[in-house]
Amino acid sequence: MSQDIVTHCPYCALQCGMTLRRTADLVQVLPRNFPTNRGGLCQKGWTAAELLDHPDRLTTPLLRDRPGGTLRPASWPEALDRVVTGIRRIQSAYGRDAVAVFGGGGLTNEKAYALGKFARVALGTRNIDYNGRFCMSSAAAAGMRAFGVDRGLPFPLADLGTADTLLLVGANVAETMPPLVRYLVEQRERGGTLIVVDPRATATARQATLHLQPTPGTDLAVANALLHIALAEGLVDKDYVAARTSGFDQVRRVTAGYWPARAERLSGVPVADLEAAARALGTADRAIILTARGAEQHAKGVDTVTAFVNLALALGLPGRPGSGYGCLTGQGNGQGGREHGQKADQLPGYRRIDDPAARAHVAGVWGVDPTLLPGPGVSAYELLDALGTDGGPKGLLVFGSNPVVSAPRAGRVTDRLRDLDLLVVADFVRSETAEIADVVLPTAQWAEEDGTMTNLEGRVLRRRALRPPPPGVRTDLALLADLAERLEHVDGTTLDRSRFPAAPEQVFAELRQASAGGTADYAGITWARIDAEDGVFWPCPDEAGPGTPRLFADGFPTPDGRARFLPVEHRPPAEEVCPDYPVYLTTGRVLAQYQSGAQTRRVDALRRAAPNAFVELHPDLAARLGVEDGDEVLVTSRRGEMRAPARLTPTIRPDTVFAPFHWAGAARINSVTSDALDPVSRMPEFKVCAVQVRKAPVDERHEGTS
Ligand SMILES: Nc1nc2c(c(=O)[nH]1)N[C@H]1C(S)=C(S)[C@@H](COP(=O)(O)OP(=O)(O)OC[C@H]3O[C@@H](n4cnc5c(=O)[nH]c(N)nc54)[C@H](O)[C@@H]3O)O[C@H]1N2
Ligand SMILES: Nc1nc2c(c(=O)[nH]1)N[C@H]1C(S)=C(S)[C@@H](COP(=O)(O)OP(=O)(O)OC[C@H]3O[C@@H](n4cnc5c(=O)[nH]c(N)nc54)[C@H](O)[C@@H]3O)O[C@H]1N2
Ligand code: SF4
Ligand SMILES: [Mo]
Repeated sequence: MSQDIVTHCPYCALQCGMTLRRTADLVQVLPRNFPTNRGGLCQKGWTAAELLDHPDRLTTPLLRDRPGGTLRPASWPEALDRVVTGIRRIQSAYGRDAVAVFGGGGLTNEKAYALGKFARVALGTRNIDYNGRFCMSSAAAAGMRAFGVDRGLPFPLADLGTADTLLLVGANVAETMPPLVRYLVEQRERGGTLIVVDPRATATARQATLHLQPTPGTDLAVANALLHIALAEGLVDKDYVAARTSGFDQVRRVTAGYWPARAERLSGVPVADLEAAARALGTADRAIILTARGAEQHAKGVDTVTAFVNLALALGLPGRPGSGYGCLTGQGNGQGGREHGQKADQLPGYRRIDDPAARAHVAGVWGVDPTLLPGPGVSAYELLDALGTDGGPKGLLVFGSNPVVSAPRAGRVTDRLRDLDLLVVADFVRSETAEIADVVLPTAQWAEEDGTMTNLEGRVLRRRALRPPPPGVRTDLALLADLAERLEHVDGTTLDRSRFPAAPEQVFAELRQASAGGTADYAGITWARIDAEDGVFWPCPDEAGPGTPRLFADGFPTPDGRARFLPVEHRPPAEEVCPDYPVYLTTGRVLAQYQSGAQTRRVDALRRAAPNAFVELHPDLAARLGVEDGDEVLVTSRRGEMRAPARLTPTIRPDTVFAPFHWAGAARINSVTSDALDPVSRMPEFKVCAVQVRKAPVDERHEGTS
């Protein structure tokens, strides 16, 4: 006998539709025809069920009895007691803000919402933020300031297939969202032009009509130059600019300084290619501009995205059918995860925590006095950087992230985590962060609980449980409820368990109320509707009314209904190359591994496909360094070093090396990366820093340092 459920992949923001089939001894993944993936899955999706019954799966809490001791199995009462006693001790000595929470963009909407409420009501701490700060925050901030709303794609994904010109900036979708490539193929078959901007000739760039290969961190100059050329050649949509936008004059003045030859000097992209790209965009009926992490993970990520938004507005794209600007959201619930209150400055519905009306509304739903809700906390890296320091948090609860591997300047972050009085990690495997925790709480996996996810299009989807969690394992919602009922809340009460429900559908009902009237309004979305309609796009304020697949057709949700141009200037990366550190390092992903690798490094087929880290370098650079293909190299920055085999390829710029961030220990590239932050989004500069590369002495074994 077999049982089937329809659900979505546990990994990235494409949230491919899949069917899970359970037979007597096996859980099998079958592809499913959903409007985004149309039956396609990548290797990670195909193998996702392998982790459900994996021998590394945690089925009991783990405790460390003393610093430096080992983790040992413990009972739930003992583990919960240890967490609650630890929290009480820290908060009575140092105040409520001394316990912090770190969430994740992979958590369901229900969990992200419950985590934010848990932090503000049960812990009463202002210190909560999440890994989306490392991922989405620059595009989110730029979208907010230009359009008054942040929804990754303001149109359905299928629009990509009908674009005459498509510009992908710092997105390697052939490896990061493979089923999306079908839209690029469709676009090309219709005779469309695909332009890819990437310092590497990636699998995506190799499919492009035109590949612009800038030095890392120079996209802003490229974008301003494209607008400069569009202006010079009369390609700007003057009627649109006059009717639907504000602030163009200042932008026009700034882009006057980005004549093509200057942009070529700054970015390395030839003038002829800049001109060809500007013309292809400016003469297309339907043009789409998309950014991803390559453009965004910079200390000027917000301004870089703004430069591409300026270009899109000048060409009249946002709100025009089949055209627009969008950002490719990354994590499974990267979109929903940034809407429901796990951000330091945020309450559910994408409301601001410092807005009195928002506080009153949400406090009403939560049944507490608004004055008792904490104010804004600090961003993810600043939070991690302050752990265990004087005045910084002394306790941290982690749900859905593995910062020991994925945080910038990870050697320092690991030291900070080790200095905590209490580190609690909820996970289903012993991630590198769980390895150094005081308490590890085993949680359910995706196929073991119901919930909703919001994909990269802003489409709210249903994730379904195929089976209950294994014995000994609790869901994140259940363990938040377990902790909440043991803690004294901000209003001095111990709230009864019904105030922190563990049933996801009940949490969703509350989330709908809390989001009602906010920017990301889910009030009209029900689980039944999601099932009936192949997902529902927010905003959807009314159960009787439709969702909103396309935004901006009639105006922008800004006070005057107009989109805002903002002048932005190119500036160098936080760290420039110099004689000691003469090479640029950039980082990113490979197809077969996901994020910190905690999940995918445990899947046999994926480990075989991508067994280890590597350092990609151009043969000319390798020759100068005396390095041959396969030689172990050391990559060193001012912050630390990483060691991995060299992979020689002519597809990368000779002034730049690339390494993926999925591996730990000596191969952890985040030992090297920069912790420079964008001033607005607080996004770290993962995509560029200055390094030295040399052949590793034989037998030298190095660990990353801080
Ligand atoms: N296989 C796989 N897929 C994933 C993930 C994963 O870990 N593995 N993670 C998911 C998540 S959370 C995210 S955020 C997305 C990320 O998806 P992408 O943004 O597509 O992934 P990255 O590899 O981080 O970066 C994309 C490209 O940016 C280029 N790049 C580096 N520096 C620059 C620069 O200065 N300018 C420009 N223009 N390009 C630059 C890199 O060479 C790289 O090819 O992927 C999602 N999908
Ligand atoms: N150098 C470099 N560093 C980067 C990037 C880069 O491009 N370059 N990209 C950054 C980006 S875009 C991102 S998104 C981050 C991601 O990096 P991380 O935040 O580390 O993301 P994951 O590896 O997905 O970590 C998720 C952890 O939570 C667990 N987990 C998964 N689902 C759940 C759940 O529902 N509940 C609980 N309790 N646990 C769960 C997993 O087993 C895993 O251990 O990395 C960032 N770091
Ligand atoms: S593209 Fe993303 S959602 Fe689709 S199968 Fe691969 S990892 Fe899963
Ligand atoms: Mo991400």
